[in-house]
Amino acid sequence: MTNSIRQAILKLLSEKKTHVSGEELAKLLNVSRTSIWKHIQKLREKGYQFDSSSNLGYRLLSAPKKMIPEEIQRKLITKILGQEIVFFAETESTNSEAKRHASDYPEGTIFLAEMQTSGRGRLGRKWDAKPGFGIWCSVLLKPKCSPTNATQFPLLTAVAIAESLRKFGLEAMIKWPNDILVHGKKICGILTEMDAELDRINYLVVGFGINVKHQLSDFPSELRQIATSMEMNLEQPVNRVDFLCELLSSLEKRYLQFVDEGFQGILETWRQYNCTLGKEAKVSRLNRPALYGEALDIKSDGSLVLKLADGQMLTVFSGEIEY
Ligand code: BT5
Repeated sequence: MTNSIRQAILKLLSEKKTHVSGEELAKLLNVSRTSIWKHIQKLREKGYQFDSSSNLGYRLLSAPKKMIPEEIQRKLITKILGQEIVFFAETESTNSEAKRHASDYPEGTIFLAEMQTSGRGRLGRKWDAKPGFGIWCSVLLKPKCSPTNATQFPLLTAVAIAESLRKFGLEAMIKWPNDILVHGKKICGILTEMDAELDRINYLVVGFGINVKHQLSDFPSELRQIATSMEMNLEQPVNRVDFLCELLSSLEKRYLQFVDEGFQGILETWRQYNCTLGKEAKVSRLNRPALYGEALDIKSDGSLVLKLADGQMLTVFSGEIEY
């Protein structure tokens, strides 16, 4: 967790862009000047550089380029998501951490890791989460809606991620049910998990893995044909903190849209960004025969409507799609 005084010092110095005296900082934050000095030392240890002079005070010169909570919160403009950040240099899986600590943290807390040793996909599949190369993150949500709405959250998240990738100049498309592709290759996967009772959601964990800095050889050989990253598709390097802040803003906006207006508008954007509808597809399902047909539409619960060769319409709730 980040220290709120340190956070406030960073926000103030970033906004003012000039020297602020220790006395003024102390007054604004209601702490002693010694306390300000100690926090500045801590921030220096984390890689922030300040110009300090006894009569002018402190000025922020530069920030570390690392994905650390202080940097995320310095740049974040959200009201709910990321107000608390639980950061791990290494952990098994951020989704597992978020589930384990769901009752200890408020809605919007993000669980973030530089490296996951057992990153998970759906149905026990593995997610490759190399240290320093991506954004491996889980968001804790506590929506006051019925568990029947839970299937809408992977779609809502996919829309938010696709639109933030687009803002960064990538032609991101959504492949049903929850992959984000760029030029046909997977750049992001989403894993949504829930704890609920019959009529209410206790919490939802929305986990996403985004490949940012990989070059092809950074992926294990079995992923090289199917995976891609942001930097493989862009001319310039991507600052992971900037992208995460953009994504959290977009996710918060879509979440609030869902709370205020419902799912319809989000579904329309999903349709706009999708690369599944209209395709002749094979849908593989767990322990059941594969289906072949045209992917016709998506319903508001996130299920896929498939038109089989004999004209029969079938609704599919989960599966893997190939075309
Ligand atoms: C997913 O599952 O795509 C969901 C992945 C969610 C990962 C995030 S990271 C933060 C949070 N904490 C976790 O433990 N998980 C979440 P699925 O649709 O089942 O796809 C899994 C498949 O994607 C694998 O079987 C591989 O084929 C492929 N894959 C694995 N790692 C990949 C990577 N880094 N990039 C692209 N494809 C990958």
